[in-house]
Amino acid sequence: MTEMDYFKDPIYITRPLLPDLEKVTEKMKQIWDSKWLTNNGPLHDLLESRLRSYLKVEDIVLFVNGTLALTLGIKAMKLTGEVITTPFTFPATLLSLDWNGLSPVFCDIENDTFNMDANKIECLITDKTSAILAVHVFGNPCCVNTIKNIAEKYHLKVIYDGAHSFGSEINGIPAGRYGDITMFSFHATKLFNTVEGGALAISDRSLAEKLRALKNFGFDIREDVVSSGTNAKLNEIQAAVGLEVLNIVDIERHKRRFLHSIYVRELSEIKGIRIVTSSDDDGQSFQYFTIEIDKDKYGISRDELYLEMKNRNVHARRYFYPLCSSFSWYREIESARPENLPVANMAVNNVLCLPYYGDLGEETAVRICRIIKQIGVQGRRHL
Ligand code: T4K
Repeated sequence: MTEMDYFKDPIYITRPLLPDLEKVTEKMKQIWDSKWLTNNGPLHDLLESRLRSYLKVEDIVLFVNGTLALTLGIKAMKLTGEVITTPFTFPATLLSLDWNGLSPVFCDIENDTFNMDANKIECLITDKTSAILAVHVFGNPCCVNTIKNIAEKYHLKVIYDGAHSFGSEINGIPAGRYGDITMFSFHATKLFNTVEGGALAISDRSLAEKLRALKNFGFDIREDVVSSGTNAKLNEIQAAVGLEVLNIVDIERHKRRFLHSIYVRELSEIKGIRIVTSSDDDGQSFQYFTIEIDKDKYGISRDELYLEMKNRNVHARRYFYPLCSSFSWYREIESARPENLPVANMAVNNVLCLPYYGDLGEETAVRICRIIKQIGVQGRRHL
């Protein structure tokens, strides 16, 4: 291995987007002076209104993290029975159903975007189905119009897990305007972060009011407890970080868009590598840069590539491996059987997310691609 093939310092899948510490410190001083730390303080409210405009949504409610946002969003909708969803996601998507006593019904995925295959939803609908919970995986948009038509036909609610879709648009319409609710995650590893945090974009104002109560122990504006709420409030320190991150998020998107073009340029020629994340500027959140490896053409498997990269100190990630349907908590469900999810069970072994964040820089991205190319060439020699 030469010096060019190995990184001295680890290269991670991402690094948090961090604003200028002095600017954050100024905001901290403001918080210290006011002694107002949480419970829907002024910075929380300001972030809420700035995000409403940024994401161009009717209403938005902030939460302490994306998982609780989704869990409470589903609770507010009073769903029952079964919810059709995807196995190719982070467990948080599924856990939000468990916490509401709902049964997931797994639907297979598309082999290009890895989103739920909208053409396979209808045959899973029973008289117990109350909703569809779809994920815009890696920021690639779901077939929102097909999902809408099915939901209208069978009177189902539609929930989007848009954890990866901050700031993206679908057919020129902001992602948060589709479905009954859309969740965004503001975790440290996301394009936009509040350290930990999340939000729901909602078009129905009365649902938004229910959610404001649910995240605050069930209190309504008259301080009556009107629902079995919990504590899921985003605090002032999170909001302060979020306000500063929001000021620089467009610059970060711009840097990632550039890195996207570098990756596409360098990887397109490599046999057996398919680029998964679309390059549609408006539709793309630039959250992840994902590739699919065809072992027969590339020379070695995704797992071998992952380990070879790790040996060179490049820490790509195998999101979302293993499939949620194969976790012990879910695998006994009928719809979780591998024969019901052939595409998902194949894709999960071939997908790799590459390091992707603004400060990665062109030179590092090019070196990563050359390493991927070299590993493939060596793999093919041993075939
Ligand atoms: N739905 C979907 C589809 C999701 O992907 C997620 C979360 C959710 C729902 C739930 O939203 P939240 O409740 O989280 O808001 C990460 C994140 O923790 C998780 O938010 C995310 N999806 C998931 C896909 O990825 P890990 O276990 O991969 O994170 P971790 O700690 O290994 O971090 C990845 C890399 O990032 C590290 O190797 C280095 C870097 N890093 C990480 C942290 C936390 C830093 O440089 N600094 C940091 O502070 O789960």
